Amino acid sequence: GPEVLCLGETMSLVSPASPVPLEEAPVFTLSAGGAESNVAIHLAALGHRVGWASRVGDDPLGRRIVATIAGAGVDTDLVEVRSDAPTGVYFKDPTPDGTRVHYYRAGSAASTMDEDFLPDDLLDGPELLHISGITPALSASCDRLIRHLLSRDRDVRITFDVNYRPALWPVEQAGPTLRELAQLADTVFVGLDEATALWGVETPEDVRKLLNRPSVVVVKDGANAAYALGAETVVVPAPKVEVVEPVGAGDAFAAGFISGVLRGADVTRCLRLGHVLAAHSLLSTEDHTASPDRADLERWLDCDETGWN
Ligand code: KDG
Repeated sequence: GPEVLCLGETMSLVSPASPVPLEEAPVFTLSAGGAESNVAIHLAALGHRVGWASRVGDDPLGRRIVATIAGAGVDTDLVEVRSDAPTGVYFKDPTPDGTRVHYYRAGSAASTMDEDFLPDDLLDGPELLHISGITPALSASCDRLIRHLLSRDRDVRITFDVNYRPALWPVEQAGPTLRELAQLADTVFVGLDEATALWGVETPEDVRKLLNRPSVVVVKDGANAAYALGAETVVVPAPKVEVVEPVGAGDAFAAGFISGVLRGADVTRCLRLGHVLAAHSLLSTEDHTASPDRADLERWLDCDETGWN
């Protein structure tokens, strides 16, 4: 079986072929977009045995998503094809003020997942389970699923990416819910701007005070640095890159960090791996196609932090 399992919704992603607003773009590409499956695809590219668990509709878009993700080397045995609900869709809108997303996902097949979605023995097979704060926003049953995963007695280590999506729920609801869920995870990923929006905190140390239970809280301060706050605090500055498109960079970061954890790397190297994967993703308009090859990885990882800027 897989060493990592990533669980969450993946939608069909329609994006303008060139960065032109949705209202005017003449040509589009259709791909698969989902935070947790993006992480899975990166992990597969890095040589890990990884599975993705979710539900898709029994429709061409659902079959296309499963084929795409399986084609990237991810195990899709735990994906259920459902005839009672459709596959979700979302659009990327590259506006002059940044990329917006438009969701068509209410009532999707993935939103029907509930606490019985996967039996406990399947959940404890892998070493690590990766989930995110998108799932509890999808439906009441998805919220129960995430609570079940995080609160049961378990052997598996859980990484939780806060992934606050303002289009899915109001901050009054997301703030307390995401804090409560993050507190139950072993490793948490959160952007500093995201933490400010959700909880009004301004520094990585203040995030750690709010999330004091996980063994590690990884706070990403955008183009500046990433912090791993555990028994001690480790900071690694971010490499400078020309950002083409930011969507998917957080998933890439999580995958790099998780890859380091699975290989037993120290925290500094885990953060560097996160930065390298995120930097590659920032250079691409695809959510997940830009995994660096091994030579790139080695080149980036071998320079010392001052050499990154
Ligand atoms: O992290 C990128 C995701 O935002 C994107 O792939 C879509 O999963 C998605 C979501 O719910 O926003």
